[in-house]
Amino acid sequence: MKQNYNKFHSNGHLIIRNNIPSINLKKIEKNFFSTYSKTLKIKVNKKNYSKIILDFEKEDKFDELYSALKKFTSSKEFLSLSKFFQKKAKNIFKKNFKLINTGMAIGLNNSNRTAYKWHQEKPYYPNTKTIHFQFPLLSQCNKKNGTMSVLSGSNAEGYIKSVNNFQKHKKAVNSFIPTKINEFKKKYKETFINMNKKDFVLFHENVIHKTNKNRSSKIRLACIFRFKGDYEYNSKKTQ
Ligand SMILES: O=C(O)CCC(=O)C(=O)O
Ligand SMILES: [Fe+2]
Repeated sequence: MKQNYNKFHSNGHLIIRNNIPSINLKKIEKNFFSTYSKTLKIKVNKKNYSKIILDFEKEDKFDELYSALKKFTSSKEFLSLSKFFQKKAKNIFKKNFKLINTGMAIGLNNSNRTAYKWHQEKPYYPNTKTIHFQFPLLSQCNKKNGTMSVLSGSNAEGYIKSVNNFQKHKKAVNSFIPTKINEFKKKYKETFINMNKKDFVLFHENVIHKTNKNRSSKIRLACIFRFKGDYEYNSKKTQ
């Protein structure tokens, strides 16, 4: 676990492979279909979920999509995974973590409404120390379908306060882009967070990251858990 601790702190992120129990994943996948079917009032299944969500997006039915997402990510089934991540974080950092937020990244192949530009999580939670988990739902997250990328090690910059706010329109995501982003892109290597089902990534509140363009025919879904907790780097632990 010390190795994971050091990796996390030097890269600002850590991928754990083949680790989420299938039974938990299956439970939330099932819940995804039932919640989306109920909320969007159309039968959503493994075959049609991309098309249905893209059709809603095309028709600017953003509120309906948001309502389905909120219902899904606040369901009992979804929240039940928080204990799993809390345990993982406790193992690595020897600290307790408290759930503060859940969500889901949706990578749409013909819209950037839900695509974040380079940002840190810190400006969203300026007064709280937070840690973030992401994992693929239904199918893998890779470079082709626009998985997030990180500037490896950029957490070393600390909280970057000089940012430009970017939001395409009121119902689009809001990114806090560091004003010196071009400098940071030169300084740190971009790493794509490729994940198969059952993998997850945890990332530091100060690592710079973004959504990438989805060049596949299916949408990308990545579930998100955010926790509050103190995981400050303690160099003594490396000895
Ligand atoms: O996966 C993505 O599209 C980016 C998600 C993100 O920025 C986050 O989870 O904080
Ligand atoms: Fe983010």
